[in-house]
Amino acid sequence: MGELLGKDRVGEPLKSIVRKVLSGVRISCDDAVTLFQKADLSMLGLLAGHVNQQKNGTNVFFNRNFHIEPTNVCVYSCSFCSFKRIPKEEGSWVLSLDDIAAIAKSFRDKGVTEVHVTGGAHPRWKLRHLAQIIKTIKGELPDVHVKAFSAAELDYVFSKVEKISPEEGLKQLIKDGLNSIPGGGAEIFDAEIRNVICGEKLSGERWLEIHEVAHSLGLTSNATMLYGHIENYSHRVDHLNRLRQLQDRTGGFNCFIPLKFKAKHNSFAHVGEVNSIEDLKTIAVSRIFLDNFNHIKAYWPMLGKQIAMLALSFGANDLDGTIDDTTKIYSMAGAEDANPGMTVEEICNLIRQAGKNPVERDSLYNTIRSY
Ligand code: V47
Repeated sequence: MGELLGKDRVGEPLKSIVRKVLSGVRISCDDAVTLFQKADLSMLGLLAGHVNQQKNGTNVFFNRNFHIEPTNVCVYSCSFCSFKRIPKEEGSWVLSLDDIAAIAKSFRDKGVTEVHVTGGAHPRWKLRHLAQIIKTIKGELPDVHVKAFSAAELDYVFSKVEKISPEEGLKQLIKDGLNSIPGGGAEIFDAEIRNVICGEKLSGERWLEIHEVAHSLGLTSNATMLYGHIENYSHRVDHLNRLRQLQDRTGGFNCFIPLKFKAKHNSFAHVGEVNSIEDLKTIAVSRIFLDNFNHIKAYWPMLGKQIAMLALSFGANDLDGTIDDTTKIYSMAGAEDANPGMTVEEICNLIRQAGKNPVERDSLYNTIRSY
């Protein structure tokens, strides 16, 4: 790694950032913005790869999972969203508890360990209904880990429908079988940008509060960031910094997932999409900056398999899972894989082609099997 400090390779202040990263010293927000602006891609790959190697060696994780998207009916109208429909609109759906039971049942013999449940904030759903969704899944798959309801969905039910605290609401859902919270709804925490892209939805502060309460109740959760729309590098770093601060306090985040804005069929289509270099830079800077996160996920249905594979050389050490064609959020926004699904064999091959060691994990990153 010493070549990174080579005489003509970089000037100060990049040199001082490289020194910090190589000696395990936390970088500042200014450092992270400088990395975004000044570091070339190969340097970011080397630095992020170094940080990841220290934390995870050559292991790359995946799990056997599927999604349930109970409804795409949503009270909110986020500019980036291609998924939302209003009640009864063409293309809207609301799964009944019987539908949900049937989907869960169809995965009984498939060896899945996790279900990811997320969808819209339905105007008429109460806490009892979220609880019934969880109980219905557990009724069919008692051992599956239920990672359910983004902070945005939870906030709508807690604050607008039930008028209860996150603590009260989460305690009830935990009793009903909730195991962890997915990372959705974080978008970009900065209030000005947030106001433009999802002004009606919970604030960044509220998203962080719900995750903090979840952590205090013993739940773990994931964190996301929606990038590549109207935000700039400082907004991305501010977002990462707020996550790093919360993780310092609670240690409750399992992983961080940068989500690239996909521009089809939404009211932000005119903004377009950033290129793959930007994807790799964002993964790398996240890996370097979030020194208290063990895992960075390259979510393959959103990035595409090729870029997800490359991301493994830019600090990512997790690919999410098999998915089995059960999510529509990204295909509705124009992701290349209209029916996302990979067999365990395909995921392992992809990881091996990147020169890494495939490891099947559970939802808390305990090793199930090394391939
Ligand atoms: O919050 C919606 C994003 C999120 C678009 O926790 C979009 O393991 C890009 O959070 N372009 C929901 N992104 C999905 C999510 C997630 C995904 C994978 C793994 C995990 C996890 C969580 O999807 C939303 C929003 O940020 N999103 N529309 C779009 N057009």
